[in-house]
Amino acid sequence: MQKSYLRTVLHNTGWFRLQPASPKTPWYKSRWLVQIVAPVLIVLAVGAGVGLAGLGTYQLVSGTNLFNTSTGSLGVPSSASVSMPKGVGGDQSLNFQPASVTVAKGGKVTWTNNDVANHTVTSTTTPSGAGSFNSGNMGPNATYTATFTVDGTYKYFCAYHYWMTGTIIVTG
Ligand SMILES: [Cu+2]
Repeated sequence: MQKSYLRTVLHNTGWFRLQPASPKTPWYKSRWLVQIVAPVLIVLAVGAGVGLAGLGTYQLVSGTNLFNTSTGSLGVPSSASVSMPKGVGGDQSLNFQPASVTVAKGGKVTWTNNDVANHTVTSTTTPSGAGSFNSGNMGPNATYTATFTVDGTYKYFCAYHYWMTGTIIVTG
């Protein structure tokens, strides 16, 4: 008795009244989607394309590296940097950093002396057909760059500190 009364009240207030089923529009035909969302996405996509193309052109023209292009065909970098870290001249637990680098044939390696002591970059073994290399004395903040045109494994050390040894791998 009480239940049916409640149902009658709710029904009369419209709480339970079912709306006539509206024909369902497929999502891709929704006016909202077509008129607002799609244009916004198109504008964003075009904008991103223009933006990336612009940055690429800027990099080509100016030579500023926005996108990393210094990799060879197999993803081997054509240049690498090695540091003589601060304290390495007096601490045998330190070394060239990184102690081993890999570059593509024709690539360059640049060493920077970030220590307060003098150092050298002096080759000990080189692949056959490759010349030796030697930076000579490098004071604090000095840099030295060597180019590697023969592939293979190169070993080098610092002539002042025997524990400072490094490897350069040049891929063909
Ligand atoms: Cu040294």
